[in-house]
Amino acid sequence: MNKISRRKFVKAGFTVTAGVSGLAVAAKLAKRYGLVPPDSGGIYGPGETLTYAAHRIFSRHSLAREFSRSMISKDPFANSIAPLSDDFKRLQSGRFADWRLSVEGMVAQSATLSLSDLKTLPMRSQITEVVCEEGWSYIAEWIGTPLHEVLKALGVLPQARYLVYFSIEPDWWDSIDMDDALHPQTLLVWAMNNGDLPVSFGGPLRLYLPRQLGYKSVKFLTRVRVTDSVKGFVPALDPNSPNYGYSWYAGI
Ligand SMILES: Nc1nc2c(c(=O)[nH]1)N[C@H]1C(S)=C(S)[C@@H](COP(=O)(O)O)O[C@H]1N2
Ligand SMILES: [Mo]
Repeated sequence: MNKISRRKFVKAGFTVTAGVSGLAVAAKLAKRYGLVPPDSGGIYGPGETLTYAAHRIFSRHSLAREFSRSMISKDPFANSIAPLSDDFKRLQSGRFADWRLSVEGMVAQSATLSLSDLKTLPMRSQITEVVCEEGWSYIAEWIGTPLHEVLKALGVLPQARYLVYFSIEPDWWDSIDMDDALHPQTLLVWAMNNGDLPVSFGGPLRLYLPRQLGYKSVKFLTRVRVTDSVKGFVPALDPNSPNYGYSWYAGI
């Protein structure tokens, strides 16, 4: 994507921004280099752009902190979820054997994968944190299939820019850029600590990204779509989304 050296960007004046006019300058530069997040309009727009562009330039490949086993939270906090649908309960009573993840859009080959299909790909385990914007956090061991393993196996088309992803819960969908979609710590999680991923934490399958706030880690994942546009899939701009008004890019 946007190959631009740190030095060049600094030279261009990005880091000497301060105050509102500085933000506007930064926004202009970010636009020139294609680093504008989809919720860049409105009064917080320049700030959103500054955060996103800065993260993408200076820490595009950075890893979220991983902790030692002794730091795993004894009492991880599962945020409350709405009552689950009959469809969900039916899948649950079949121990999720019929749970499917469909992978579609700008991939050379689309696919519909069961949990056991996912488990045939290389897996990853990481001890990382979930941070909620409401002020709590916990550390757990997350085990799953890195999303990039699936996307690379299917072949991402060169024009791909974003990933839109959906829960079985109708209002829970979100989108991320391809940097986060292909990041080594972005996992399709199917196990946590010592067992299968509990339903309260998004089981049987959750898209988990430790580099962003908890609300981006959608539970009960059923569908991912690789695309060149997130138009219509930006929670920050959609009054029907539970994440309406929250930053699209919630990097931590
Ligand atoms: N499908 C779905 N995904 C969801 C939510 C939800 O209600 N439904 N809540 C989100 C919010 S606001 C947060 S902070 C985290 C909470 O994750 P936890 O339950 O593991 O603490 O999940 C996110 N993913
Ligand atoms: Mo949250």
